[in-house]
Amino acid sequence: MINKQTSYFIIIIIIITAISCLEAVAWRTVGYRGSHSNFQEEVFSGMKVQILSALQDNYMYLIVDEATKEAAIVDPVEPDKVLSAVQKAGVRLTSVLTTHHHWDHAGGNTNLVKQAPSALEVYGGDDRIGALTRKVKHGDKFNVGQLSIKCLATPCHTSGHICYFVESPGHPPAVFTGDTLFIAGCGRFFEGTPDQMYQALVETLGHLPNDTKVFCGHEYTVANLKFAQHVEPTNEDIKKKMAWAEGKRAHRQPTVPSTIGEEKLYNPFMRVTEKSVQEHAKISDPIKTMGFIRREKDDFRA
Ligand code: GBP
Ligand code: ZN
Repeated sequence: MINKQTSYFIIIIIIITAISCLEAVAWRTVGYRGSHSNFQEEVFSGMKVQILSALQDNYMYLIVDEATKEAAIVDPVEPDKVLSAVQKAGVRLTSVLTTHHHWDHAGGNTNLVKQAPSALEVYGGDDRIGALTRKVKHGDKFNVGQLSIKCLATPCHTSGHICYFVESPGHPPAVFTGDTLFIAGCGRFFEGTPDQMYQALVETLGHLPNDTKVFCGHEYTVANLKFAQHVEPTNEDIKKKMAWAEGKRAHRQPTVPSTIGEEKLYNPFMRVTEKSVQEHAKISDPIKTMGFIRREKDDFRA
């Protein structure tokens, strides 16, 4: 007969085994402190995305194809940080994916190319990007190892802005949105119109699969959610995301990634076709609503 103590022991072992199995199938997170937030590693089985914090609130992303150990870096504004992450990960950096020409995204390209151990292909959609070797346009595709990457033109924040959609068969895709789509917000319209941002957010990014992971260019989530709450005070998804995001930021952890499906629930700029957002703007046209809420956000102080 098994005594009471032995059966408690067996139950504890079963619980520990079940938890470690669940962890194995879930995403793995490895964290250590960076400057404005923790470094983190998001692992899909074919694609690994390492989040690297930069400057005040920028993010750079090291994308690794697990099968070949080939890697790409998104917006490497701090080349030294990138090169040490590359070395530590034991990967072969071949590509730079530049979202747009602003210095806090493209400003590290030239030095990275100079310092990298082997030649780099530098992708981007704007001639103002340093060290550019492959000018891309909407729909262009290329590979990094076995990862397929599709370029999505999203002009408005800047006229040459590109988002990169990355697929690895059998796994959730990822999109690197620079300063076009932020978690719960969008970029300022420096070189474009409300119609262009509507095309970018609702038609282009909004039509990606809902499980697409969103990796954006800045950590602005809490400020964006304050504005979202002002636009839709009774939206429960905004309240939930705010509680979650404040918890993350209290520990200096990043709020990326989200998903396209989540953004459609709380991001006012992706919700300009919703009655609640249009009623806030007192406008029934989604593009005019986009223009109205962007102007309002430009001057918004929480
Ligand atoms: C905040 O801290 O929350 N509201 C921001 C303030 C992108 S960086 C900073 C800000 O305006 N950030 C820009 C933006 O689009 N924010 C969205 C928003 O406020 O809703 N940048 O560094 C900006 O693109 C830059 C660099 C701009 C070069 C122009 C040139 Br030229
Ligand atoms: Zn920018």
